[in-house]
Amino acid sequence: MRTRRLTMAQALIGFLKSQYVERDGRENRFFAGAWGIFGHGNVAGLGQALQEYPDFRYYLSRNEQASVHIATAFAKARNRLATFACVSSIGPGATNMITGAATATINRIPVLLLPGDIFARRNVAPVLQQLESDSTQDISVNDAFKPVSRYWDRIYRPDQLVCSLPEAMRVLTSPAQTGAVTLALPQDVQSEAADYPEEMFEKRIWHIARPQADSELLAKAAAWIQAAGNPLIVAGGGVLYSEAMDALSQFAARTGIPVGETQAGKSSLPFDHPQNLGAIGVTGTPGANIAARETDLVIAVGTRLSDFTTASKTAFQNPNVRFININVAEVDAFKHAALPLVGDARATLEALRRAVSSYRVDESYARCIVHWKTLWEKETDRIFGVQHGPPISQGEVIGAVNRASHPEDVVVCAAGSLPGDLHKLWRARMPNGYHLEYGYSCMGYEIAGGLGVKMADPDRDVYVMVGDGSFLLMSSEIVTSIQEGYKLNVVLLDNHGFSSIGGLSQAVGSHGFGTDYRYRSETGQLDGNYLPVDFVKLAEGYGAKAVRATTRQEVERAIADMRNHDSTTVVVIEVDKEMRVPGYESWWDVPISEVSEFQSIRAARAAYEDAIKRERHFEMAVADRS
Ligand SMILES: Cc1ncc(C[n+]2csc(CCOP(=O)(O)OP(=O)(O)O)c2C)c(N)n1
Ligand SMILES: [Mg+2]
Repeated sequence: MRTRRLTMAQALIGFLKSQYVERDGRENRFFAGAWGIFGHGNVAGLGQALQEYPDFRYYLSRNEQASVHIATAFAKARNRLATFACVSSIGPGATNMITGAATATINRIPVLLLPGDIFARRNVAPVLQQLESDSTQDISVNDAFKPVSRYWDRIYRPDQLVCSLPEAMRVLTSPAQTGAVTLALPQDVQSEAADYPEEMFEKRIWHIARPQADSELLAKAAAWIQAAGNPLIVAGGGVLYSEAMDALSQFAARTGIPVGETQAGKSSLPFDHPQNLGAIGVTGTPGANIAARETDLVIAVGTRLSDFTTASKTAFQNPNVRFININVAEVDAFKHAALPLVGDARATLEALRRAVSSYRVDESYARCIVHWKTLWEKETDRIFGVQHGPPISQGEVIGAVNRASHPEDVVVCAAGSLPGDLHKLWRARMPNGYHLEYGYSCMGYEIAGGLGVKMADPDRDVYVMVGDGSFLLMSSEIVTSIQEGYKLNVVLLDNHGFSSIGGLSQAVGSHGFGTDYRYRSETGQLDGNYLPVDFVKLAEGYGAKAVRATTRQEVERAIADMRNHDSTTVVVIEVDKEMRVPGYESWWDVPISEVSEFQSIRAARAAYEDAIKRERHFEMAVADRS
């Protein structure tokens, strides 16, 4: 056997740079490089290996959590066909990646995490940053990655890599299994040498399959569709990851079945596609939510059916409603006691279209769809056209960004009140033009994620829309965007705290308690004046261009002007926290205190007890579904 003598870390990088994926005859390198921050737990091992392979580019981030968000956003924008590795030292550098790992895994996005770990040799323990246990020596902080990783291993011996890496790749490239993969790398083992087989460093291509759904179930699904009165498609992120946009468009156009899009699924169809009812669920449009309430057949494509999509299981009220779930992951295909079409979204939609070629929704339903779409465009125009303030309304700012952006551009967001407003209002014109991390809704994803999206396709301009809360939580990757020359357009909406959770707090009877950025006053509460945070100075301090815009005219001018700058630009806009975009025909389960001294909470609880009665249990309803 021909072998190459390398350190474990060198062999690892040598392997990663030789991995490719292929789907539909298109092939690309799977890893675009590595993000990270060095410390004593990896600088001499993995750090040295990265130095040895300059063609596997090393990117320095400001925060290990951000490294993972950058990688996740990049992978999501590339429809999971490429990603980065993320390296860290041991201890805090490693645990900083746990939030990123959870974000990736919950969203089903591949990222490879390579945290340093404590000495396998153990004789020098406890080392700096080691978590000690008096019941085992086989534990470190990296064990905390287990629940948030789809595959987890610790490399105690250099030769173990040969068995571990193919497993890591199998999971990362599996459409059904993918998520964060963690290989914990003890500090001493990273630098130990072994004789690795030459084959390990040869180009290896991982085929991304398009599994077909079971033919018997497919025939049954076709019969269900043919018998349906007012079916509805729910398009999730799987439509984009599978690149099933055309298949969905044709299926919907041919049958006339309308489509509601989840946060991850938005931009599967252009907003003006005749069957696209827009956002569905808690943050949905009235048309999509009325259609959901009444439908007798839901065709859920590539969606996890989260509470935001199902309105906490209140969205589908037709007593006879049944579900066909098209999903590459069994766990999703079987939800709601659905007829499970376990398979690739594109392959399955194409097969279904052939099987129901004669089906067409009836005239009255078709007219409803046209009517709902017309009403919704009017409502969007109304919200975009409100002349409020200053401070102006968030809806107006979204309108201004939407108008200034080009069809191929991408809006990026994750947490706060913006995701709900964007879900409803953003007019997506091209696939992946709408990039929301709303599986974990992780504050701090926005700017790091924007950088990942920009790197995935530098030809598309990226608009990061971010609240002041998220910005204060993590905005330091602005520095990294400048380091790497990837320009971001950051639109920062300052409402002095949490409009989202503040509004929720009001809705649950708690008057916004603890959700404003204010001084602590003589009352002992956070109810003084607003804190004087200067976001323009903060952004300038990072090295970005920054301007403040206050009136509607200034906002429009500043946003239009962002395109003319060639490096990261931040427009800071004060918005009115109380001027919210309403919700439409939906509900979200946020449990309210059963007992309280506050009358407002007792009233909210009474309304809650009423609303919760609409929650349905689909899990057991199988008898009459065949
Ligand atoms: C890391 C993290 N911490 C807490 C939350 C809960 N949370 C959701 S939205 C929000 C407030 C966000 O504030 P901001 O970014 O200013 O947006 P706004 O609500 O004002 O639109 C909080 C605290 C979260 N989603 N992520
Ligand atoms: Mg805010």
